[in-house]
This record gives sequence, C-alpha cells and structure tokens, in this order.
Amino acid sequence: MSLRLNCEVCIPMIGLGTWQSLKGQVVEAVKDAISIGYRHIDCAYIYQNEKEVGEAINQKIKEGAVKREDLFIVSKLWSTFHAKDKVKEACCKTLSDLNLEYVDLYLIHWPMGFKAGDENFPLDENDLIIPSDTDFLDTWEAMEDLVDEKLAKAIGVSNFNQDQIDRILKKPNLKYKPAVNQIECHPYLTQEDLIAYCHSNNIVVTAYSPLGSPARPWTKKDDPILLQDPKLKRIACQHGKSTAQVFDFKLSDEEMKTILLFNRNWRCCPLHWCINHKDYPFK
Ligand code: SBI
Repeated sequence: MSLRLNCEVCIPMIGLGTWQSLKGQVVEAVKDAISIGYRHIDCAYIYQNEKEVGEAINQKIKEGAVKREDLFIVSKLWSTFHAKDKVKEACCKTLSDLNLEYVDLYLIHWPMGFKAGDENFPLDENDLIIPSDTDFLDTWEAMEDLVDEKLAKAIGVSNFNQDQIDRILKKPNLKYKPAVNQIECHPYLTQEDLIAYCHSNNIVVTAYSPLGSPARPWTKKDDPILLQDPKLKRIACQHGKSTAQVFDFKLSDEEMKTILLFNRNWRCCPLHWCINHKDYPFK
C-alpha cells in the first residue's frame, strides 16, 4: 500500500527504520526486509550506518530481487549541516555512503541547527547543545535545490511543529512544499492535532518510534513501556498477535478509538539537551 505525496511521488506506507541497527547486523536486516517485501527504508546520516544499509540495498538490486525504482529510500540532513552551503555536501555524503544516485525523500531531521563541525551533538559546559546561527527557511531553500539537481525526488521535514511548518508554507518564493513531516507517533503520543494540521496542508505524516523505541539509549527506570501496556496487549491478544505486529489484520474502528485514548503526550525522544535552542520544537 502506498500514498501519493504532494510532489506526485508515491511512498510505501510501511517502512523499515534503521536507527541503532548495528553495523554487523544491519546488512542482513535490510536484505531480509527487502526479501519479505519491504520497499521503504528509513535512513539518516546520524544513524552512522548508511554505508552498510547501502551495501544491502545494492546487493538486492544486483541479485535482481528488486529494481532501484521500486524502492523508496529516505535519508535526513543532520543538524550540523543546516548552513545553506553545507546541505548539498551532506546529501552527497549520504548518497556516496548509500552508493545511490538519488534518495526518494530527503528530510531536515530537526528544525534546530547545531554548530557545524565534527561533533554531531556539540555540547557546552552545561551539556546543552551549541546552536548554529542558521534559519531553517534558508536550509529549506538549499533542500529545494536538491530536487532541481535530481539528488532527491521529494523533500520534507522531521520533528517540525505546526508553527514551524507554517513558517515554511508562508515563506516568500516557496518553490516546493514539504511533502512529509516525520514525527514521533505511537499510542502514548497520538499527535492528533499535528497530524490534522499536516493533512489539511496535504503533507503526509510518517511515524517514527511507533513501538515506543524500547532500545533508546536514554531509557529511565520509571518510563512507561508501550509494548507492555496491558490494554494494548489485550487488543493484540484478541487478534492472536503480539503488540508490535502490524501486518495482515485490521483493527476495528472501536479498537482504534480505544487506542487513541491511551495518549499521554509522552515522548521517547524529547532531546532534552536542546530545550534552550530557539527552534526546539516541543515547548
Ligand atoms: C540518533 F542517532 C541520535 C540521537 C537521536 O535522538 C532523537 C531520536 C533519533 C533521531 O533523531 N531519529 C531517530 O530515529 N532517533 C536520534 C538518533
């Protein structure tokens, strides 16, 4: 199943996330995913495994299991590359690591620009992020160039709130609207308002951490554990499924409504070390 983006490119609805996929395991994971039918692979510079993901993709293409044009490969611009003259460099590094000529979708990973340099998370003496003096409207212009240069078929954003998307949509001389906003979304963070806003502007929403990111590095002992939610387990059990399964069955409207009631506006990725940043999206 796929959806048509506002730039007419089609996005398969189910994607494989690659954050924290270990270098020694991710090649097999991506190859297996493509073998069993995944066509959408979600990558990012910051995941530091794009070479391995690219190796898997290219092996599957080479063995004739899939054609490049049938895959949907996503990557994301990291926050230390928000300066206009760094965006193409970052995209080309990702393309070279993935060993691909284009990505299907390239997202601004976060609205916040960080100080450029070798450190991906440049922190000050108080462990707070050091911002750059960039504005994401300028970053967006460089993203638009990537489409014109055929390095990306579609462009979008990730972790942008409603006001931040609104700023892009109202930008003078906007050439391309964001096609996608990728946000954290799961039964404890149902995001109804932001999703409705995006949909009303013909922006597709994709979910990250849909299972509550149980392996995130900053888990605290009192954090809720989504996949162990007894009410969620009951619904899954009624279908003979685990809480994480999403294929080959349908939840009723009633069950979907019940799951929306689980919302507690709880984020597994609050990026608390960025709270002082002018563009921190979760205030
Ligand atoms: C990282 F590689 C490092 C930190 C980090 O924090 C927020 C969540 C995130 C991200 O930006 N995208 C993810 O899938 N995880 C992440 C990734």
